Amino acid sequence: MDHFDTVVRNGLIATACDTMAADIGIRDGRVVALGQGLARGRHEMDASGKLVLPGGVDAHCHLDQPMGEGLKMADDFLSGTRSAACGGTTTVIPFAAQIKGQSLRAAVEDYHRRAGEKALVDYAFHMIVTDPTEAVLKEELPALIAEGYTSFKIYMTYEDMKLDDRQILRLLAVARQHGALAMVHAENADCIAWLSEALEAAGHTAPKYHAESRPMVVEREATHRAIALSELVDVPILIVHVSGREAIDQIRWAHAHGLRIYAETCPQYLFLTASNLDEGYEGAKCVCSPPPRDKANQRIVWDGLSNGLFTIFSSDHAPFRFDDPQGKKPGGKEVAFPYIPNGIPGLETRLPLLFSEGVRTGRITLNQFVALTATNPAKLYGLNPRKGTIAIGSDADIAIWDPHKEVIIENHRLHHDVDYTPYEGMRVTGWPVTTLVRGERVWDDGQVCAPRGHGRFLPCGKPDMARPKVVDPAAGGHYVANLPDALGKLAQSNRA
Ligand code: DUC
Ligand code: ZN
Ligand code: ZN
Repeated sequence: MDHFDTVVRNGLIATACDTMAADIGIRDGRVVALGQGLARGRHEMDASGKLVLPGGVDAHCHLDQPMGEGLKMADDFLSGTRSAACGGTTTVIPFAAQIKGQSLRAAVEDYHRRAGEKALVDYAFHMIVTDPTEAVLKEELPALIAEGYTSFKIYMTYEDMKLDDRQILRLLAVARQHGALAMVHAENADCIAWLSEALEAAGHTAPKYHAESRPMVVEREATHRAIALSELVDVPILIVHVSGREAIDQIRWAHAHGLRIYAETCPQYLFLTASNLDEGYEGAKCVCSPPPRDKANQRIVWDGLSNGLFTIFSSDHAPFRFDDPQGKKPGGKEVAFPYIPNGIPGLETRLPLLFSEGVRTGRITLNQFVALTATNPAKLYGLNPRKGTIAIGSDADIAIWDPHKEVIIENHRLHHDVDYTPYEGMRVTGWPVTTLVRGERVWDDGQVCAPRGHGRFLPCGKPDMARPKVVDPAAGGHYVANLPDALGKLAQSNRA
């Protein structure tokens, strides 16, 4: 009998901290051996000249999320996860969004129905809380956190989703008490509404005014406020999709004051600018929030990736077709900027863009790349050590990269169901040629090979990174690392 189901041989493996020339032995979907000259497996994969990296964890993407009247996301769990796999991502975490008046449990159940037996890669859910009723705060949220939905997003913007400070404080207190991680979309809704009204009244309705309606001060103010609320409650938060200098300054200030504030950024803040919105109605293709800024801000975001300010790098894939009455042209019309659905696609291009422009240029190291795109998101959302790394006992979620493969990004080569990519025509070097999810090929040599339904739902653990500063007053007011607990978790995950 073969000792291994598969051996990935002769590659250069990189994790968040190490780089080594070694083979990987896989059995029952898990990594069971790392070494040189491993015995033959039933399947042999030669990775000579290739990089062997943990599959990406895209911890911020929107798939088949119910939208307002007449709008529809272009990607469901099938097309979205197909696109993810073809870009080297093996785990996605989209959002089960509560509609006001709906119970949180109903939102989660509805989202499970939408995921159905469709996904090609593994997936977990964040929740979006828009209606924090007493029942949600006292019963539903604690119960759902205990069941493995251990993160939720809070909006400080969008009229139909935004929460006020009191509601946010109450939610942060629940996160603290039950060990969940709150993600905050930090833009001041009232400032945006006031500016949008003035712009529209002056006849400034083109997509480019979307950026003018959401200047950096709007993001800076909300980021500052979110940090203050997190400090008050003593619970870490993640500021999602940080766009540039002013929000980064707030986060740096928080770090300098000992606050555990995590930060996420996305490809659109490295590769797009507000000028991409200034192309007539075509600019609607790049309408997202916060909006892309300018070249100087791009450089500051790059610095934040290299100097550790950012914890994770996600796509914020929010797919709407351009030429579609349910997409960027609601009702078939070119509408004023406040009515353009927000979001751009990016699941498949997230990793190649960062690899090409980050690792190959020396802005970040290969190990930082792995940390930002796989290991850190897995840790932040309670999925490690199962996901986000290559280690004994972890799932064999592996992306084999040809670091020299030159690709021109063109929408017809991508695998999402969106009719455009904002990165059309960009040249990148480096692309994953094979993606394995739990040891099975889902993308290989230009072909999608997994059956629909290969992806499994992942309940998330309570993330260690979400722990408050002050946990045990009896221990002098400091958190006491629970080592036996961590070891127990590892042993359990190796047994499962
Ligand atoms: N902004 C969000 O907050 N979510 C989806 C897309 C976007 O642009
Ligand atoms: Zn958001
Ligand atoms: Zn988003």
